[in-house]
Amino acid sequence: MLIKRPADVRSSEITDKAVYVNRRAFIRAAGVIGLGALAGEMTVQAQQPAPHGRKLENIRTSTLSTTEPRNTWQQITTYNNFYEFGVDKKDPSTYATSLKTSPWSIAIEGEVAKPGVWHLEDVLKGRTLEERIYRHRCVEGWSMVMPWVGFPLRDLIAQLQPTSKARFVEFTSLSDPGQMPGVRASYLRWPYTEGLRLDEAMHPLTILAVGLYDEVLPNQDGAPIRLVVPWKYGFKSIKSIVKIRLMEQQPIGSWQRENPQEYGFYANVNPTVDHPRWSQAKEIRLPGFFRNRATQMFNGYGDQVAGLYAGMDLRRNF
Ligand SMILES: Nc1nc2c(c(=O)[nH]1)N[C@H]1C(S)=C(S)[C@@H](COP(=O)(O)O)O[C@H]1N2
Ligand SMILES: [Mo]
Repeated sequence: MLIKRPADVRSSEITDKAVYVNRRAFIRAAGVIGLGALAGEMTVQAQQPAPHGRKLENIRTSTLSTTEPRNTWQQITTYNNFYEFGVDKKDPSTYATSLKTSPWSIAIEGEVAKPGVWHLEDVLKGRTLEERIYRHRCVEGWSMVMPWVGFPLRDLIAQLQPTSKARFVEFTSLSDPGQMPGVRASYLRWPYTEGLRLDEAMHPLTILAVGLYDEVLPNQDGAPIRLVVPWKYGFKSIKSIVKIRLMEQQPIGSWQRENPQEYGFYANVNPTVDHPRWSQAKEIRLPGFFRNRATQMFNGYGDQVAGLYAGMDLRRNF
């Protein structure tokens, strides 16, 4: 069975489960290769990705990319959080094959001059796609380097013509129990939602991704279109978006709604603000097992984004 847990499971237990699964993987690996090999930092293999073959064309490389080694296709597509397909990191790669990504439309609502329903082809028409190699840092402590392909969210928002009242953007994921076995369980309230302040959404680093490496985004990574906000914890980067709403009031994201003590609206990567149940000072760059890498403020994007939060108390606005 896909969801092995009772329907009333708390989100805190799910995170604990993830820690437990990691520990199990650790014990398994330790048994196979011996503890000695684990002591050093495990390096990212320069191996070829194992892609599905649906290529994207005319991708421009962006100077906003990191030069750190990229994680492999294999790593990026088999270690995912996408609770609509289950809570284990491997579940999305197993079950997201049932997601139907075409045709796909996105509802545009709220404080815009041009609300309506857009077909994805029209959203993409005439747009130049860029490769953005970004660090990803999850609140649970793991990190990877992902070569996304996408375009700046601000280009789309500008087209929608926000009204003078628009201060925030809310995003909503598809929630279809027919395609997404996880939404039949109630460990989160569905649909999954997230939000950004308008200036965060308009920041040049914030992209809508439609590809990985030079291929169409794999389902488990949020096909056909997902948000990527590289200075924030992973949960902000909402997948399989079906609605974008410009708002005057601050929207509430799924994790904040579920557990506001642990997941704030801002979710900026901040090594000096601990998660209530663990330190955020260090991280595990996958593949690996130990938190042996110092987490950087704003995930290393501070030079570009710190100004967005000038004068704010980031202990309170976590
Ligand atoms: N719709 C939806 N979006 C989501 C999630 C989710 O469960 N559902 N998980 C979030 C979390 S916690 C993370 S870390 C990232 C993971 O993205 P990746 O699987 O592409 O690495 O997706 C985010 N977006
Ligand atoms: Mo995450």
